[in-house]
Amino acid sequence: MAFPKILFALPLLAAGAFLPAAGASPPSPPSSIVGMDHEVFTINSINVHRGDTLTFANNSRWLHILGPGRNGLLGEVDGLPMHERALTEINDRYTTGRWDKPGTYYITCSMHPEMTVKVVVNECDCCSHATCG
Ligand SMILES: [Cu+2]
Repeated sequence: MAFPKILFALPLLAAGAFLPAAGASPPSPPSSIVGMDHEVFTINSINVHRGDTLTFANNSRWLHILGPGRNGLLGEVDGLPMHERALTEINDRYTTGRWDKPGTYYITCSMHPEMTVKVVVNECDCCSHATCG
C-alpha cells in the first residue's frame, strides 16, 4: 500500500518546531547579519544602504517563519525583496534580494509574534556603493 511521504515529514517538522534540542546553541552570527535566537531577533533594527541585500541567520535550534509584517502577522509588501521563508537549524540562512526602495520596513516571524525587526533602507549619497559608510 502506498504511504504518502508527507506523513513521514510532518512529525519531523513538528519535532523541530516544538521540541527544544539538546546541546549547545549554534554560534552567533556576525553583526552585519540579523540573527535569531529562540523567540527573538538578536537586534531590534538594522540600517542597510539602497542596493544592499540583507542576510538572516537562525542561530537557534528552533523553526522561524520570516516575512514582511509585524507582531507575527505576515503580509506581502509591494517592492520588498523578501518573501515568506522558513529557517530551521539546518536550513539556517536566507539572503534577501536587493533593497532598492529607501524607507522603513518590518520583518516578523509567524511562529513567534514577539519577533519583529525594523529594516531602514537609506539612500547611498556618496561616491560609490562600495565606499558607502
Ligand atoms: Cu521565530
